[in-house]
Amino acid sequence: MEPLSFVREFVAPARPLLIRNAAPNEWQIQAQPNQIAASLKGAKVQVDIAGGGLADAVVRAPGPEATFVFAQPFVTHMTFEQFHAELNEVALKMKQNNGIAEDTPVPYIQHQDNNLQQDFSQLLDAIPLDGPSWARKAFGEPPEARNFWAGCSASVTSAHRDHYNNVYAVLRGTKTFHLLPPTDAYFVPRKPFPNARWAMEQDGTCVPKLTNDHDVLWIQPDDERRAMEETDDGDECGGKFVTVDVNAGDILYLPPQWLHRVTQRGPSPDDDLCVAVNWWWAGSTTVDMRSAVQNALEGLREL
Ligand SMILES: O=C(O)CCC(=O)C(=O)O
Repeated sequence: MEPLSFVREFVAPARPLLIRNAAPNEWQIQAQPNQIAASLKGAKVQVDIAGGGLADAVVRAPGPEATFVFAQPFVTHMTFEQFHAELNEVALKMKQNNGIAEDTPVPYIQHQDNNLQQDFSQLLDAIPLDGPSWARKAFGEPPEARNFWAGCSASVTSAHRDHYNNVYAVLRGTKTFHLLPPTDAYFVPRKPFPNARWAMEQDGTCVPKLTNDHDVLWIQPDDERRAMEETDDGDECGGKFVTVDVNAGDILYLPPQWLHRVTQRGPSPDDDLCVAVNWWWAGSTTVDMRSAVQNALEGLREL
């Protein structure tokens, strides 16, 4: 990819781009579980645990009122080998039962706090710290965060949007991105939900427990589901997600403010580990009409 064309054709008009087979083989080799474990030499890494694989998602809290809450993951630390063994157990349950119960703890390495550099720096001999050279040149500065992701098909990232330019490389398995442009975001409005965090119970299950933090604006599962439906039956929700499979070796560029919901799977049903890395460059901080119009559209929806 030529940096100037990338800026002109995709970054400036905020248009997503999928580049097939753009991640070099050595990145993919480094992302194989035995290779990751050998590089880390038993070091512990941060793992997020969420009931039913729903981290940072709106879920129903148990109890008579069954209210919806925004549940953040339970955070723990373990070696990559332990993580992989737990993930394999979940994947097996998922396969046997054709799904996963909402109180089953599902591990996902997804802590987007620059964890590629912090917990996985040993992988950086093969994977470049600051992303593909065309992206680095196009944005003209180092990325704000570099993230490492490892999970299985039980984990789903619920629909949300970020203010980052996202360059996302899948290195093992497949990620399915459901995308909606910022111009359609007002069809799936955000509403405030009480903040909660998944907690481990003594019987090994996982439940969301309310925190004292302020409410979180997030998309309601029903609205997300409607936006996933394939045909527009003329109901109120007009915006429909476009679906893109990003396979091992592919790189997706996702502009700021595009809504995305993400599912994943490993290379085969018996080998369900999906691995990816991404780099985030902050979007424009200047006051621009695009965000003003988007805020106005969302505001109109509330009237
Ligand atoms: O890979 C995922 O599960 C989510 C990725 C994502 O939401 C992001 O990169 O902003």
